[in-house]
Amino acid sequence: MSNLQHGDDAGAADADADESDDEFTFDDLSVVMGTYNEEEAIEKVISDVEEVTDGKAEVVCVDGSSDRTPEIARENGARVIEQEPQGYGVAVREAILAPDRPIVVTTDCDDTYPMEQLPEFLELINEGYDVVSGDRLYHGAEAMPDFNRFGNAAFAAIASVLMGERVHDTTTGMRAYRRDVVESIEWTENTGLSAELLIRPLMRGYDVREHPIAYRERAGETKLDPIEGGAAIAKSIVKVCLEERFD
Ligand SMILES: Nc1nc2c(ncn2[C@@H]2O[C@H](COP(=O)(O)OP(=O)(O)O)[C@@H](O)[C@H]2O)c(=O)[nH]1
Ligand SMILES: [Mg+2]
Repeated sequence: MSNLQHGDDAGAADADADESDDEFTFDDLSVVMGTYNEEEAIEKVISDVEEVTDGKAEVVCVDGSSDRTPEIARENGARVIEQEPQGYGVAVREAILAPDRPIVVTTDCDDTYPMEQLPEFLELINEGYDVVSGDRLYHGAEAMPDFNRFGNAAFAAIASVLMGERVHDTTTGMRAYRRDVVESIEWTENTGLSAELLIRPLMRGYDVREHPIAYRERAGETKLDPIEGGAAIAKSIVKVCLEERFD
């Protein structure tokens, strides 16, 4: 039986639901992101997190900007770690490993991801899932450029075949992880980090759940070249799936 659950399945019954009183709250959660010249979005993203979590979640930005993004982030209460820009995965890996809170949620700093769904992610972690992955394609992702939508559907199809397990959105930026899962896995990919962060836990038998999310139009310019980035992601998916299967 598959260890992947999707949002429209009955779901939680198969996860090792933790019935104890020590449920995680927003005090146990860090929202982390790479930020690279995201002046247009940073304030909104941080204030959404603050509003939704009542100021309880910690926000961590690993920043490589040459604009005012890091100052705005600090002014809005985020912890900022400075890093030379070296790509998405290098930033996000550092961001994920920075906090010591038990639950880490990744997002992009571009206002595309619905921070208002953070309570749902926390609830699913409390139901026993190790990884909760936002599925943008479930609702159609109309705000996504056509080329990216097609590419993301193709990546999910390739990963599903190679894993022998249906996944729907491998490159989403919004996920919640239990800290022990991220600490037990050595990540290798950069542009393909998001796919790697889904594939390795899934193929190692962790309880992974895809959860439908809304997806908004991006504020500011994308930092990822669709052709070059897309090729890197496809390569990462094949490499990581084969490594998990045969190593
Ligand atoms: N620190 C840092 N952040 C980056 C880098 N590349 C991308 N990011 C951030 O990673 C997130 C994802 O990039 P984005 O442009 O939204 O990619 P897209 O969602 O595929 O269009 C955004 O918050 C970017 O600012 C980088 O080299 N360094
Ligand atoms: Mg983005």
